[in-house]
Amino acid sequence: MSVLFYSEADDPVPWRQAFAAALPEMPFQVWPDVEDTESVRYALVWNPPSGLLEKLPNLRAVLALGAGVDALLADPATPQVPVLRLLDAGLAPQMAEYAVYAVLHFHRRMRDYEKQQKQRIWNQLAPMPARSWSVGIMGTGVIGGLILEHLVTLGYLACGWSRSGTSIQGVESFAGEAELEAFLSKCRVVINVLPLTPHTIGILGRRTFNAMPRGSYVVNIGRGGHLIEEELVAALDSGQIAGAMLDVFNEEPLPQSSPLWSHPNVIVTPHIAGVTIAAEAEAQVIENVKRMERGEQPVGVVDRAKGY
Ligand code: NDP
Ligand code: OXD
Repeated sequence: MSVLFYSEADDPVPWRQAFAAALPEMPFQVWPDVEDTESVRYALVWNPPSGLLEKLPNLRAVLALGAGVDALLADPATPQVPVLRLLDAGLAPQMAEYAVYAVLHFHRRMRDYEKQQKQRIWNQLAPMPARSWSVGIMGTGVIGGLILEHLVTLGYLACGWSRSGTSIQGVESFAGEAELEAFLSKCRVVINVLPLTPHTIGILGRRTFNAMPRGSYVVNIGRGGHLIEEELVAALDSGQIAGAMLDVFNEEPLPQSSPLWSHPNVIVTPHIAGVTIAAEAEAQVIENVKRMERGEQPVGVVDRAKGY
């Protein structure tokens, strides 16, 4: 039995070392240097090419090197074995830092001060207390939940929107499609950290922007497929949305021709809000493999029907 590693984004070396130390009896093969596909029981992967996993006849589980598994689930060639995703594993604190930075950036009017600085203008803009800013998180799971905790600590009016309306201390919770507009109407900033599923694709579009108060802000750290980019540009140009901070895009890398690169009210980052760090994630992955070898239930098993 062996583990197969495939990722264009992650260094296999620390993973190989971690597996060698914790599971020395389990060979660690890195694609494309695979001697024996029949021995592979576990595939540790990020965005494998379609069809690669089909070549593993004895595969028992696919372990994603990230939290979002939309690409794996969307690929009809992904075998019908359990798909496991990372539960936090070092991602949630990074995502929370990014989200808090975005909120502070907009709330403390850093964009305006940057513009003023370029013109050597010394002008104090009116302060706005955090408690007058309502920040809404779309997706209150492992990552959204931590973001909300940080926002509550900083004194923001925090709102959460999810399927089930999970209740979180200090947070006004909204559930499902029926409460989406009520949620959006409150939000000075909306931060999307939903998984990409057939129900959430394109959720950041004209309808959403129009339901938010005029002059609000959008932060997308979920997936590019959540955002209808041309509808965001139109909302920015009309002033309905005052600014956006975007980490994920329909096409990555963001094409040179995208108007988002040079839009004065958009901040673009290259999908770095939460990056998998082997030292943070290896314990969870290895414990999952050990559990499966003992016939126990691993953590982070994706519900294929829900899509996350
Ligand atoms: P979780 O599964 O823990 O949380 C998902 C949340 O989304 C839950 O609150 C869930 O509701 C809610 N949700 C799902 N579908 C719907 C829907 N149709 N309507 C309303 N709410 C919905 O995921 P994580 O927090 O671990 O990760 C979230 C996403 O973050 C990942 O899927 C990935 O796309 C993205 N991500 C991006 C990174 C980056 O670098 N930009 C890094 C890591 C993750 P309920 O609680 O009711 O189930
Ligand atoms: C993830 C990501 O889902 O990095 O983990 O986007």
